[in-house]
Amino acid sequence: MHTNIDSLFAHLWQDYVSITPSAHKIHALLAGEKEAREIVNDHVAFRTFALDKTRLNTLAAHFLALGYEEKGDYNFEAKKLSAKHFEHPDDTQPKVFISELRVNELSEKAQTIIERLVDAMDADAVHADNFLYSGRHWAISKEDYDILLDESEYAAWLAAWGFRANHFTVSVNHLNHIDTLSDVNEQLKSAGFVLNSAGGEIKGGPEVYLAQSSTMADKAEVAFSDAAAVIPSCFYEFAQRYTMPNGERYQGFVAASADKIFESTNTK
Ligand code: OOG
Ligand code: NI
Repeated sequence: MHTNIDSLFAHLWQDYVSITPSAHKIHALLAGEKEAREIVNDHVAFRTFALDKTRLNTLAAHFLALGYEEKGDYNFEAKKLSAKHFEHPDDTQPKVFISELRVNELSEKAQTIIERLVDAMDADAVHADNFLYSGRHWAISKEDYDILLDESEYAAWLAAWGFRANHFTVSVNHLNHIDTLSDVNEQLKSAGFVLNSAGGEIKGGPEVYLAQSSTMADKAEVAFSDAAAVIPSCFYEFAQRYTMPNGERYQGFVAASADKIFESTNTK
């Protein structure tokens, strides 16, 4: 387990930008080149397989050990995903969103492939300090990747990339010279970035106290056991949170919006 939150997020960021070159450029664009202001992260997200060795709770343990607390849970029926979000008592720390694929709801064929991948993992790997940015612990063929892709974009992404931050999220509330999510989106589009338009470029809004948008994932080369291929890697998300009638800023997630954010790593 990591003993220091800042060092964990620094490692996660380093790993994330290594396969998401857009993130550096967007970071510079939104922070303002001259003053190199700090970007505040709203949250970081992780994906896993709901099998004994790799369940959501095994990833969550790394954050609980750092003082994070479980706050909300979410279900994505069609995508066969369950998720939870975690917050730290120090609210300047990023929230954490972890989802898991209910592997037992997939076809026998897909289950067999995924079980083989997870079986190849060293049982201790999930407890190691670096687990959350350790990537893939197995070999996989392009053929098996494609079989998974037919059934679940999420399964295929996770099989190819393994354990790492799936995205970082800019807190639009904390930007100094841009006030709204739609202004962020306009700046990104004029700089040539492609936004995820599933369900509209802005998911949610003031009525659910959270507005979100994201880029479509970058593409990077993966070495499969039978071939190399260029596939979607990670994306960057932008979140604007609103104040509720009780005067507090909403800190949860919105399932209907999250459902569409997952599609930022789609291949089609
Ligand atoms: C997570 C998608 C959901 C959000 O902010 O609603 C999400 C994922 O793509 O793994 O991050
Ligand atoms: Ni997110």
